[in-house]
Amino acid sequence: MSVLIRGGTVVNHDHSRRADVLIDGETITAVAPRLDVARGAEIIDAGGCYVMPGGIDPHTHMELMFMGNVSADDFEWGTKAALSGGTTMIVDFCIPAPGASMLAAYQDWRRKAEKAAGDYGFHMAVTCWSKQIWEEMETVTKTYGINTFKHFMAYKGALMVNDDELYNSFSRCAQLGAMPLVHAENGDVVFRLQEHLLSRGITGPEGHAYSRPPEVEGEATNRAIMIADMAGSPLYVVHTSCRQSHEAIKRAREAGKRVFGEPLIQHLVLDESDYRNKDWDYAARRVMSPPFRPKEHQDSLWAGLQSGSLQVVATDHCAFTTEQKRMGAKDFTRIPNGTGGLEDRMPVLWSAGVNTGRLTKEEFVAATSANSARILNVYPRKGAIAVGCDADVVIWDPKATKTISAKRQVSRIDYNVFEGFQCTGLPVLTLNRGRIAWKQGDLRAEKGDGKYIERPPFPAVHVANATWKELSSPRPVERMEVTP
Ligand code: URQ
Ligand code: ZN
Ligand code: ZN
Repeated sequence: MSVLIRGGTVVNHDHSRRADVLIDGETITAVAPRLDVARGAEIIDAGGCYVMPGGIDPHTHMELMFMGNVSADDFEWGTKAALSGGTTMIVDFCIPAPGASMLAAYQDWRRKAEKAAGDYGFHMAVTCWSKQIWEEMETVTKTYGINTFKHFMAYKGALMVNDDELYNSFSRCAQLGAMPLVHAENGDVVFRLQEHLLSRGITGPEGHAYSRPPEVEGEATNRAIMIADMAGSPLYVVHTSCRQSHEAIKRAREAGKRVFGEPLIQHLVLDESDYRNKDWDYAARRVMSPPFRPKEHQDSLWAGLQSGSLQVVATDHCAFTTEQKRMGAKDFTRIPNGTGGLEDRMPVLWSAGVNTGRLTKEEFVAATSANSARILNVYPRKGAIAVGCDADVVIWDPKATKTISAKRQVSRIDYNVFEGFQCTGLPVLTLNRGRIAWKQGDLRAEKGDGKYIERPPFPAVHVANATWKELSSPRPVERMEVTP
């Protein structure tokens, strides 16, 4: 079936122009002014609208078992929420329990994702180090189309890995042409601060923010950057939420290191005053790691998007219901960490970024789509409006308005952290590989319509043939005689 999108302005990350877009099946076949109508083509009038690449959210957690709860949005409703907000692809984290096989975890996640209504890919988490993991990373990269490995430097006793494991895994990534990702918070210090606060009777959601100050993120980001540099691998820092972390990334990039940063839409517009709300539920609903920050940190993140030292805007969509949040009613360390944002990311970024003059519409496309596609090695199949690209298109009406409300959301949870946010500029139609998935409030995407998107490995940055033996056999640590 062919579709002709007529009369709009095509916006890519590097240029915009008045042009029609012809789609044949799943692919864009022509982009030019005044295209002829193909016989039987469905005509979509995009007059007064921008025609942009479908959004890519590089950081989500669908149906994730975490802190004793399963996040409420699964691959069906998470991707439906995404499509209603202009996002046509998500990249979720496949997280094997420490000691478990990555290959088995991958099969679990493929099974969970079969019901996706929109396209998706995976990152793989490294939650321990062993010869098995060293070997499986090659299969995951070369056979499963996953070219990114996530490392948690926090969540002590659960997902956290130490510096030795980081160095070994980063080195393996460099060898395989894969890129390491880090959740950069110093989990040891967080653990101590949690203990300290609880011992002083601070059990409420505000304790969560106090136990994770920006310094724990700045320190871990800097450490991960140095370890990646020594291992010879690039690095991607997820949910970059504060000035300290951004500045570490900026320093590294100025020194020519391949380091990327990913602020979340939540940290760009929401702040830590929410944790002091007298309504426990209101505050607990906003508990995520890293926590919302003091307002002044937002300026650093926006400056990073404007200057290019930060590249993509994600959501870390990991939505728990109020009921699930109440698990931590007596102890903030038991509040399941995570917030939602999949359907709000693009409308909120347009209103807070483009309408305020902070971002151009091309920079909006870069941050919500093109840069993720380029960094994750699926560009220009994804992330562009050009001949040969997958026909993932969002038609954006800059005049359309709405007030965000949980009552009208597609997400399955019972609240929305952007409740009451005024949006001007909204997706009016979303196509995923040529199929209309969302039109003027009407969700047409169906369970299972989504496709798994493989991401090929990068050219290995260095083929240091570090064998398992070298990367595993701990050289006896000689006790150096420290002469007093
Ligand atoms: O840390 C993450 O990215 C996951 C576990 C989601 N939760 C969160 O609070 N960010
Ligand atoms: Zn994280
Ligand atoms: Zn996450």
